[in-house]
Amino acid sequence: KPLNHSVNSTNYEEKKMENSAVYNKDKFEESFVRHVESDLARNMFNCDDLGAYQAASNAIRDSVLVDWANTQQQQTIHDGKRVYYLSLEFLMGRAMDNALINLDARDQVAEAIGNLGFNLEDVLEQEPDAALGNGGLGRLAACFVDSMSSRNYSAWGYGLNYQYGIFKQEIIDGYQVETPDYWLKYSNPWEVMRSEIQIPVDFYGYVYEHYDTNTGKPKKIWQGGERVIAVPADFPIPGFNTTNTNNLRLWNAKPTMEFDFSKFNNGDYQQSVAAQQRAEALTSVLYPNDNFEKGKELRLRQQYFWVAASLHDIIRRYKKNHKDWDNLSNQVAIQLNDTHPTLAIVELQRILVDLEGLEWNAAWKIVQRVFAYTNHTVMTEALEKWPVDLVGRLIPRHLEIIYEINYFFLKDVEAKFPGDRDLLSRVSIIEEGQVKSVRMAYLAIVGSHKVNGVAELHSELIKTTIFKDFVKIFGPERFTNVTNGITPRRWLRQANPKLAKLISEKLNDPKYEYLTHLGNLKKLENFVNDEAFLKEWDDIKFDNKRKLAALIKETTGVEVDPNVLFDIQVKRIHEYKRQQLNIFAVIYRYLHIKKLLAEGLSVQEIAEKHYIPKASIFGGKAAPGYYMAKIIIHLINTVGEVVNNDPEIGNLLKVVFIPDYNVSKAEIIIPGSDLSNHISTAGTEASGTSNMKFALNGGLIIGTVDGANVEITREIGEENIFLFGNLAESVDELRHKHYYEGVKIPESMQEVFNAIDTGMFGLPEEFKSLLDSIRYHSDYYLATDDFDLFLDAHKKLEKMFGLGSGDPTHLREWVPKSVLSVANMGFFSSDRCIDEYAENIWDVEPLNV
Ligand code: IMP
Ligand code: B1N
Repeated sequence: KPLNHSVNSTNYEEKKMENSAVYNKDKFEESFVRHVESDLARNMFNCDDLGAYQAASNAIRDSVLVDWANTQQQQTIHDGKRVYYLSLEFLMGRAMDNALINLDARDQVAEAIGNLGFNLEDVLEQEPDAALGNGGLGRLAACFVDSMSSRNYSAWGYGLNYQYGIFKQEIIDGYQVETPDYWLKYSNPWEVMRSEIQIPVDFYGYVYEHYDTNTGKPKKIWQGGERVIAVPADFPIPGFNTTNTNNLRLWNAKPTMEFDFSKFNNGDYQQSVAAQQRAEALTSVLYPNDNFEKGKELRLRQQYFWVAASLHDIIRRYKKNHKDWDNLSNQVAIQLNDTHPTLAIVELQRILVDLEGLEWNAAWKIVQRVFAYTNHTVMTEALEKWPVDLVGRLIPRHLEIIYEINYFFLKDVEAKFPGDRDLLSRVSIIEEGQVKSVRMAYLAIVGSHKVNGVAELHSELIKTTIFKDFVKIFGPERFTNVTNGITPRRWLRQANPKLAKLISEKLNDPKYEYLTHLGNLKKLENFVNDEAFLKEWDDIKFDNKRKLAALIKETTGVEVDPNVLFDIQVKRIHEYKRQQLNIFAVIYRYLHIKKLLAEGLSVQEIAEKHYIPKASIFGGKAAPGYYMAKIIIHLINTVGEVVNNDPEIGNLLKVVFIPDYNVSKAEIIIPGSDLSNHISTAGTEASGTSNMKFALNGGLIIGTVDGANVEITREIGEENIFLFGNLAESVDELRHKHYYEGVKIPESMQEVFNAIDTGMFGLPEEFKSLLDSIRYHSDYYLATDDFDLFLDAHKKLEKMFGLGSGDPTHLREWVPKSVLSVANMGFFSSDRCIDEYAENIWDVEPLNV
């Protein structure tokens, strides 16, 4: 639906110019100096880059906060429906550059900072990443808050303000070593601590019944046993080309000030202080698992703490202007980012029934209208299940409510499908078994009006596999798809300023309006035969590759030649993402290059006739407890050690592992790719979002028919992407075959295994369990089935790459594909996603502030 987001531009421009230091160099310099002197208590003569970062951020923040306050005020006056996006992860990365871009103030501020004797790039480098997430799920939430602001929606994000984000990864002797990421070492200029807001959250205790004399009915009362206080830190989220500035509210856990006098009087002072200290531990660390749930008590405590504080806040805001509970879903939409916040459903039912006195059914209807749930994975090890015992101990009243919800739900199912006992046990929210557990995904489906997957294939898969029964029960209308997207502000304009500029020139769009109308990229197709343009395009890629080569040199010590094919796989290390397939192919290539060298061919001849020069670039973290993923990292590093130190091989092959992959490194790596790998076993990667980032930056994709690769192919054309591998529909059969008939290792892979087994890359025992998982344990991720297809796909694409920049084949065959990819990526803007959520799930319209 066409939405009117246009801002009254003359008004907007005028206001911008008057109000804020970021649009006026003199004012900015003044403000900068003031912040150095008053906030930092330093003076300009002893201000280093870090100080400059802090002072500049504060000066920029002052402007953002004016917009932020206005936005909040206007949204309150308008009193329309607000969206609340609940996510346990927000992988924001750096804030300062993004704010400058969204405010359209980068050039002015760069100049002002230059006048003060600093260099903007160096100053930006000082900012630590806000790495409050693991990977795709957390970064999606960050792209969504950017789009919700940029599209003028009234929307808040709610999460936790972890003191330690995702760990920092070092590679020592080829092994991953984790160190804590204490990102708040220096005060964070982008957070506004709201110490005056203090929300009590209770845990443990017991439930009793009380006769309510007003209603003449019994009432349940939960008497909590331990209290923690939630204090918010607010992060303003400025939109691009609009003053709309939404809020991201992240909670901190603090001890109560209410002292336990009984303990104190009993002389147990130490004990009572210790209990208080426990409170802060609640929000101290992000769980470092991606696509995996371990079921730790502290994790459930985090979830309830966050959900209870957020709902309290949402309901408080609603009650300021409203009394009628039936109206709640006209004012409030809550999106659950995966099942992590599912307890919010139970908490709202508790608030309505226990605290506000609503009748059960009336309350439940309201709850269902308020909530919607996004599923991000079909992998069983990632589907949350909480032991009933644990839930009952931690939040006893909530467990009762969950049973009650389940009782009414199963009653409905029984009425619809009489006598189907099997169905009842399959869909029960409570799983009977060795450990009786709550199935969070089922609870989320039952308590929501919409459930969505994150790419077409994935959304179809959830309907036919894990949630099949629920489609039967609720009908297909409850299930929908919203294909993921990315924000082009960060992932094009910020990460790749030169390409963004070239595009703005070509589209005759000096104000970069295409960044909010990404479909405009289509016009780039007009230039696909323009040789001068192709050359310019390729020069920018080369420049980005040089930057990436510098990062590689700095972080690994290895020199890679920017002329060679940069073949990249950066993402969390996971067996399903199949970095093992990639490194096996690299080993295969190495073995064959060695053979050709032994036959007397020169490096030059090999490059021209057999294997083009290439750098295989890896990066990504393994969950600290994920043994197999750590072996894969080790193998990549030992292969690099051998290959990079082989004196014969020249620039035919380099293998590097960039340590500590994070958002700010992604901003350098992604623009520097010729080719990136998205090669998950078909049906396992729900969407993937880095595939979109690479394609938007003119990198080509080698990928399986999985996740959003499917839609990317549809948009950019199958001649512009290199797809290979077995399809999702064959996966079950292949697994079955492996299990009953054994795994057939292709000859090519056997060569690789032999090399590893004979110790070519270090002690073979170190890699044994990885190889055994394939040859003896049924190769669950189907590496054997896709390996030769992967090698073939490479052969084909490398012909088109030619010998890189300057090579006529390269300019004729490769670069046009790169242009056509970018030209057709308009669909993958997260603005489009947010509009789809707004229209099909939240029922909200943008508000022009
Ligand atoms: P994908 O799994 O390749 O689609 O990655 C999704 C996005 O998550 C990436 O583009 C990055 O922005 C982010 N990301 C993935 N893995 C990591 C990681 O290990 N550390 C930090 N960010 C990551
Ligand atoms: O969510 C991304 C998708 O693009 C990816 O394909 C998908 O793998 C990712 C438990 C997860 N799914 N599930 C998780 C993360 C943390 C955790 O504790 C599960 N992450 C994804 C965005 O849709």
